[in-house]
Amino acid sequence: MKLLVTGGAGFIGCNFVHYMLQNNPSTSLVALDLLTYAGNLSSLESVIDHPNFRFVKGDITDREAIFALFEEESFDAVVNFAAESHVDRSIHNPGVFLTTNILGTQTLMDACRQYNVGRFHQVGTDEVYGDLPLDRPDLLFTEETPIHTSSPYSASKASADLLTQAYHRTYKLPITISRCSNNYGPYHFPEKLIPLMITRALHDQPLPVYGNGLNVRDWLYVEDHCAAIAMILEHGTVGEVYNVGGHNEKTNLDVVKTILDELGKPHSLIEFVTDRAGHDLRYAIDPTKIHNELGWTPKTPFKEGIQKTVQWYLEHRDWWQDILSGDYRNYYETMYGNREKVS
Ligand code: NAD
Ligand code: TDX
Repeated sequence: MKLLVTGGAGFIGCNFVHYMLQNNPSTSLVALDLLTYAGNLSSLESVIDHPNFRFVKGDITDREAIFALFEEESFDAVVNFAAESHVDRSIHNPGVFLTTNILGTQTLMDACRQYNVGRFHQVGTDEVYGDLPLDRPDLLFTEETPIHTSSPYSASKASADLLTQAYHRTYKLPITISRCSNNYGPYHFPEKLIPLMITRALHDQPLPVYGNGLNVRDWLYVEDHCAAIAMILEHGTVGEVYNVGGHNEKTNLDVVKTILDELGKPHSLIEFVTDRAGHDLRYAIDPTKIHNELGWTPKTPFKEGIQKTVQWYLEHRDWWQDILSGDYRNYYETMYGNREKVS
């Protein structure tokens, strides 16, 4: 089995690479990543010389390069993690979200059609369903919940999902889609809530909580998401959407307080700031389908997951301090600058 993992130097993509190399020794992986500000090759340092792994720097919107890679590698399946992923950035600069998230997905699917790839898996998000009210805990997102987006980011992800379903219906492309709730864990870029709060608290800096901090997210430890995608690849039904989440709803304020408590830092570091424009109130996934059909269930309770995550950031200060200083952007040169091209 040969897999293309796009966005493999990003948060979830690199965790997926590590997960697959540990748990599926017969799978070989090519990670393709443009190394935008969110891509960090040092997250793949421990596997860069693994015999079943190859890293390729490239852009999913570059049709010529993508088709050449598919010609060279004969992939059995593609898992598309590559995306612009930060809601706040999409509010300031929507254009690149549309290009990467929609046109990049199209380019990959065109290559899958051309080279008869056996599966295209689109990594989607629960944000495509919009938000739920705070006072109706009985309501959850199912796969039948209508698409109803709030931000340019979620609109671009919803567009990509719709295009993926259209390629299945029109061209019979063998696709699957997962829609996951908020992930957390190692290698999470420190612009997102949990790693931002951990790294700022460690510097005793104020922690910016949007609005009143009562917005709710449904948190899933990243390894559980990787396991779900691996299961969908192996046993999922072609053409289907699977929601992934672990019934783990928390207000942002609760998450931030938990982090401060884990680090032994005072709650007085919390600073309420202007709310995000169009801020979704609550996300909550109903994972009944993936549980009943594929037997997936999350393994990591939030308390354990957040402790592991805080510990990881304490033990990997170089990883995030290089990001804060910008040094991580030299990493490609360091790792690849003096390597010869083999083919
Ligand atoms: P991330 O921003 O950490 O990683 C994205 C990666 O894609 C980066 O390494 C970046 O360099 C790469 N990339 C961007 N543009 C590219 C391009 N044109 N060509 C090739 N590579 C490109 O994001 P993440 O949090 O790891 O999310 C991965 C996927 O999972 C995204 O599709 C996101 O929408 C989805 N998702 C994320 C979450 C979450 O909580 N983080 C939840 C559900 C779904
Ligand atoms: O500084 C902050 N203060 C704050 O209160 C930041 C960065 C965020 N927040 C709030 C906004 C959200 O309610 O915390 C919550 C989580 O914010 P993010 O980490 O930016 O995640 P979110 O907007 O929920 O989107 C994430 O989950 C779904 C990922 O970034 C997406 O890629 C994924 O699709």
